[in-house]
Amino acid sequence: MKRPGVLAGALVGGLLTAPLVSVFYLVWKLAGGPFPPFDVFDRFAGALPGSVITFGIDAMVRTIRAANLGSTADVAKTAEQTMAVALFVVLGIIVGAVLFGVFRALPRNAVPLGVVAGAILGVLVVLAEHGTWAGGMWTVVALVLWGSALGLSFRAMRTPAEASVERLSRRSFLIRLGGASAAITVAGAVVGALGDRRREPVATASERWSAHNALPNAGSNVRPAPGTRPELTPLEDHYRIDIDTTPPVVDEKTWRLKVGGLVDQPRELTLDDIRRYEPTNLFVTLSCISNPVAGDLTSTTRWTGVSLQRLLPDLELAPNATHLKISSADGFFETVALDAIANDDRVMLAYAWDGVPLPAEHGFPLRIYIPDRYGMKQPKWIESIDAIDQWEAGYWVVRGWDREARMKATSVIDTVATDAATVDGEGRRVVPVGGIAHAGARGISKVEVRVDDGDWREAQLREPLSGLTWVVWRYDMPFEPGDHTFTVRCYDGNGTPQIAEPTPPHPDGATGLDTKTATLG
Ligand SMILES: Nc1nc2c(c(=O)[nH]1)N[C@H]1C(S)=C(S)[C@@H](COP(=O)(O)O)O[C@H]1N2
Ligand SMILES: [Mo]
Repeated sequence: MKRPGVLAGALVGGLLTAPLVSVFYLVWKLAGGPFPPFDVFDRFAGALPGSVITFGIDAMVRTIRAANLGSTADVAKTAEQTMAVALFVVLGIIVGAVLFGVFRALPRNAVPLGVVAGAILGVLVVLAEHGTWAGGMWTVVALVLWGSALGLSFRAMRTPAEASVERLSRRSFLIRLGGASAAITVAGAVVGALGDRRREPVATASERWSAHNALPNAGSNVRPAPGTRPELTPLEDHYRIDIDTTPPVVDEKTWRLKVGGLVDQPRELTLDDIRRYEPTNLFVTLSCISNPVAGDLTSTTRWTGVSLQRLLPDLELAPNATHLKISSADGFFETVALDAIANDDRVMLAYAWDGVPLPAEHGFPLRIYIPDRYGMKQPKWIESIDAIDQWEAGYWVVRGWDREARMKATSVIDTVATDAATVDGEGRRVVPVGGIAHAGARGISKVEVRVDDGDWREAQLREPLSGLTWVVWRYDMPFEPGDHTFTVRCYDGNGTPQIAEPTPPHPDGATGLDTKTATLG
C-alpha cells in the first residue's frame, strides 16, 4: 500500500479547515455560537509583546490612511478578522501535514488518532474562548469531526502500490473532497451572512436624543464652513477601537457590576440599580491615542451615566483604598485614582450614548468616562470594580503606552470650501476654511490659520458643545486664485500652543500641525 505524505496532509487539512470555518461562522451568526478563528487570534495577539502589537497597529493605521481605504477603525477591524481566518486555515494546513506524518507511521489507527487529535485541539481552542458551556461543547464536537474527517481522508487516499491506479483514485478523491469543501464553505458563508442581516439595529435613529433636541450651541453665529465634519458624530459613525476581533456580547439580564476588593462588603449591582442614580449628561469628544494628526479615530457624542462621586459613597470603600481597578468582559483593564474622582464629578460610569443604551461595540452595558485622557484609559464592557491600595498599570500601559495618556492639543482642517465662496461683511470675496480643534478637557482659546507662507490669522470659534468637546472653527480666507497650502494651529484654554513638532502616536499621542492644499480658481 502507498501512504499519502505530509503534502497531501497539508492539502486535505486546508480543504477541511475552510468548510470548518464556514460552519463555525454559520452557527455563530444563526445561533450565537463561538467563532474559534477570532478567539484563537485574539489570544495569540494578546500574548504578543507590546512593541510588536504597537508596530502592527501603527503599520495598519498608516497603510489605511496612505491608501485612503476608508474608515480607519472599520478597515482595521476587517483586516484583523481576515488575518484571524487566514491564521486559522494556516494552522489547519500545518496540523493536517503533521497528522498525516503521524498517520503514515501508524496507518491502521488513522481515524481514532484523528478523533483524539481533534478532541485535544478542541479543548485547546475552548481554552481560548470565553464562552458558554454549550459553545465549548460545540467547538469540541466540530473539531473531533474535523479530526476524524482527516483520518478518513488518509484512509481513502491509501492505495495499492500500482502507480496508475494510485494517481487516478487519489485524484478523484481530492476532486470530490475539494468539491464538497467548496460547496460547504460557500453555503455556510452565504447562509451565515443572510442570517446576520436580520440582526436588530441597536436603536433606531428616532429614539436618539439628537433626533428630538437641538444642540446647545444651535444659536451660535459662527456657522461651520461647508464640509466641516458633523459636530455631533452620528452613532454609527463613532470610531471604534478595541482589542478583540468581535466585541464581547453581554446579556443585560445576567450582567452584574461586581464591586469588591477593599470594601466593607462586596456587592453586585444591576444596570437598573445604576440607572436609578441621578444621571449626568455630558457632550464628550473621545480620541484614540493611536490617532495620527487629522486621523479619524476621534468622535463626539452625548454620554449619560452616573457620576462616580455620586456612586462611591454607596460602595463603602475601605479607608486605605486609593484606586479603582476596572476590569472588562474582554480581559481589558485600567486603574483610576480616587483622587481623580474626588477632583472631577465628570468621571462617570456611562450606560447611554445619544440617549440610547450603549451600542454593543461601544461597551454595552457599562463603560467609564475620564475627562482629558485618551480612550486607552477608559474601559468598555465593565464587569467589575475592585478597590485597591496602589496604582497598577493598565492593559496598554503594560504594553508600553504612556501611563497618563493625557490628550494632546490638536487642530484639523476639514475643508477648504472652494465651491462655497461668499462675500464677507466688508464686501470681499472669501473662501470658507474650517475644521476642529481639541485639547482634552482644557478647552481651546485660539485657532490660527496660515495660507502659504503668510501670517497666522485668527479663526472664528464656534461655542463648543461642552468644555470636553472639540471646537469647530472657521476662517474666511480673502479670495486669491492659485494653488495654496493651508496650515492650522491651536492654543488650549490655558494659552499653551499645540506642539508643532511632528511625532508619531506612540507612546503618548501624536503631535504636529495639519496642512491641506487646495486650488482656488
Ligand atoms: N474593554 C475594553 N475597553 C476599551 C478598549 C478595549 O479594547 N477593551 N479599548 C480602549 C481604546 S484603546 C479606545 S480608543 C476606546 C474606544 O472607544 P470606542 O470604540 O467606543 O470609540 O475604548 C477603550 N476601552
Ligand atoms: Mo485607543
